[in-house]
Amino acid sequence: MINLILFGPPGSGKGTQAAHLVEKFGLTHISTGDLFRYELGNNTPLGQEAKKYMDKGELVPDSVTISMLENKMNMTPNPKGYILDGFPRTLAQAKALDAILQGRDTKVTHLLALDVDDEEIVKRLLERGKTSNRADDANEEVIRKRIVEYNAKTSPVFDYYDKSGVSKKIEGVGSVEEISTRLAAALV
Ligand code: B4P
Repeated sequence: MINLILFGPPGSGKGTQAAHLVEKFGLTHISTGDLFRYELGNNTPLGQEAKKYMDKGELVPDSVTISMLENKMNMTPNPKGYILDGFPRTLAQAKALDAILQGRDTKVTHLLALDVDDEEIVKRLLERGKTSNRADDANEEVIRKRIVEYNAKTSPVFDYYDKSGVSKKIEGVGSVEEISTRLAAALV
């Protein structure tokens, strides 16, 4: 069973690549960013809470994010495996994920980290911001705040899983197809 954490800074192509991998490996894709945007779009209490953080480029609190993830996993009780895109983003989320998977007699098998430099990220996200209607892509200050949050709170998750030998860096600059081939090669 493959349980993949698709990792990397904001705008590194996690969502883009997840779509390719789902098709290739038949895994269940869970994107916490997409789940939050769905709640936001429906103006639910969870969406209103998440918006306060997302619009500023900050992470949504762990308690909110972990229970949302667990609920989503409970809706897919017997998957072939998961692609987790945008989760875990903190050490607390990583520990919670391990406990959830352990309760299902499984564990994280791969963490693949898309390696993309900051200036490429800013360029990609500003470009997406022209059409995405995403407040967090709309200005450079918020994008840079997201990168700061990633370096401070999310990047330690790579080292956490590296201890069990599952973390690997993947060059994240190149065509979408090239990167997809690199990721698939790391999964077989
Ligand atoms: P996410 O939705 O996870 O979004 P992301 O980091 O912006 O994007 P991703 O890496 O998926 O990039 P994409 O493929 O779209 O998070 C948004 C926010 O939600 C967070 O800031 C946070 O507030 C909140 N949140 C989510 N999960 C959370 C958690 N676990 N805990 C707390 N808060 C959480 O690619 C970006 C752009 O690059 C696209 O326009 C794409 O077309 C382009 N692109 C992709 N690959 C490319 C390539 N190879 N070359 C050129 N461009 C490329």
